[in-house]
Amino acid sequence: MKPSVILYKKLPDDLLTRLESHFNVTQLSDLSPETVKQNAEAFANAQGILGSSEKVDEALLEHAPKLRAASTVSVGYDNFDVDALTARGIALMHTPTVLTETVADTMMTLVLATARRAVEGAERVKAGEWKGSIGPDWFGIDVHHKTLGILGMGRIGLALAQRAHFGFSMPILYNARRHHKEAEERFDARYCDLDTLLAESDFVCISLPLTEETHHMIGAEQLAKMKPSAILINAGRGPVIDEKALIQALQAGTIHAAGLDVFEQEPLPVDSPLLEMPNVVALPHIGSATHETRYNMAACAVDNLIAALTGDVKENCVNPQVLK
Ligand code: 8YV
Repeated sequence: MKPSVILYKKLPDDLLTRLESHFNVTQLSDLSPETVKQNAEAFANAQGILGSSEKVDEALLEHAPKLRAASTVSVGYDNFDVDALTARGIALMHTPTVLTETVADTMMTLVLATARRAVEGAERVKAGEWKGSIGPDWFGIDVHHKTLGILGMGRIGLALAQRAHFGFSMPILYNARRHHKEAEERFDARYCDLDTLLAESDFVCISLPLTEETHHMIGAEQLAKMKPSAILINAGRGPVIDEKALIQALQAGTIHAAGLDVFEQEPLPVDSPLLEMPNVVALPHIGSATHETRYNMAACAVDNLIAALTGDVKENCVNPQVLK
């Protein structure tokens, strides 16, 4: 008999067919307590789960005693209690490589859009405000040759450094847990401590996962160390920034602008003060959201689940210690 799995995300037809050729698939809309209650038998039998963005913690795992693998359609896994999974011998699989270039493109989009005031300008054109040759009240600031600081030199940070170095002739500073030889050799990136990065960068770009260590890593104290002309970019996870402190810094004008793809609460509440600020570009968590990349992420997640449940994992496992 095929192993049973729960799918809690829509998949393209061909990928669903592939998943169904290996498993008995129960498709659900989410992993909420109500859904779990209504589908108790499916959870009791499930050996695998596949989806994204839902919380997977001890309370959920108690309903799924046979679970052996969880496969997320994302690189980030802060919504999983990894310790609880590991304690139960459940492999957590993610999609770290297929989205790298697309997320780096999103970060560069935010750099350009904030510096050149592209969204604001486009809105003013639509509002009929473009009535003649534009003056300084429409001008932005240059991106090329400015200093780009990267927090977190993982795959995405490296892809951003590549764009900034070769495409925009930008000096690169970075702060990470360890030195990154490739970034230094290929893109002339200079390792520095957080305070130096904040003080010297024209763009401070956050490409960090959310962990206990990175939660509110950028708060009032750190924002105060940035140049008044500097722009803060975040395409990692919202809670890495203390959003209240960011709003205060923007309101006080102690930093120039912010480009944000992620927020402390998503979707961003419509009454967020961030939405009233012309110098904030707020995107709806589009980091990896292209047709190509979302397809590739889903395909990777399907392959990851098949590998995990057939005992053939070669990559993409967050807690490989559970694999025997
Ligand atoms: C996805 C992401 O938007 O991979 C991640 O960690 O944040 C995004 O690429 C999200 O998880 C939905 O699939």
